[in-house]
Amino acid sequence: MATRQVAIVCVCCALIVGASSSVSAVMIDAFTDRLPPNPDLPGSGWQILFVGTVWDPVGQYVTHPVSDAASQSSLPGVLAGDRHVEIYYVSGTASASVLNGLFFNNDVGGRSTLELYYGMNEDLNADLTVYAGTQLEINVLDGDMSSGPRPLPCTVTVTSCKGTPQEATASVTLDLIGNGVYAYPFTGFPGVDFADVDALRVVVDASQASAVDVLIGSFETDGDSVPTQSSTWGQIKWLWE
Ligand SMILES: [Ca+2]
Ligand SMILES: [Ca+2]
Ligand SMILES: [Ca+2]
Repeated sequence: MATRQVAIVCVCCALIVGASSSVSAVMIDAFTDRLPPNPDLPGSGWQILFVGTVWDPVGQYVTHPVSDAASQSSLPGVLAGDRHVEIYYVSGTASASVLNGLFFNNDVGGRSTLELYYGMNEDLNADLTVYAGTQLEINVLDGDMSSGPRPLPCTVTVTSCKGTPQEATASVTLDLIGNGVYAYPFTGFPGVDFADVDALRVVVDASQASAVDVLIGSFETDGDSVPTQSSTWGQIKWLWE
């Protein structure tokens, strides 16, 4: 009897696993593709973007007083492969890196704005309604936005049908406060055709409160999430406290 109960439970588990793995999502950025080594940091080779001042072990301080950017292509974890990332100076020192998540770090006194841009050079022509998609999702794995509190405004801007009479652009802003999945329903973007999305932009605005840190695990449509990498935060946060 006990054996039969175990067997029935196992069958149920298998059915649940099978059902969930048949659902899918459009992954816009799994944040598995690292940023390139920063050309201004030849001593460390750090794969970061930064504003403010960073010590490079080759023996010099390097300052980016305005912004820092990287455009990458053919990235396997990014929709259509192209990702442009740019960080803008407000005060202090701040950086962005990608290592099993997008880590946006603002040092003590650091205020900045981070922008992600997909489809900057070539239209995405992406159908985000596949897999019955209904919303965009920003998956926040960790951060310290709740201490204060000091909500972190995160704006998603979508452009569809670019270059046609139906071209439309709309934005939605949510405040990131704690860990979790932040949903941007398609219905919140009036006029946008999610069957032909040509550009996606995400702006994380850490200009209003200093020393905000956040780790974002993925940017995707609804459906299955990528596995969370909870250990990453502990591995890299000490670098930037
Ligand atoms: Ca920090
Ligand atoms: Ca198009
Ligand atoms: Ca902090």
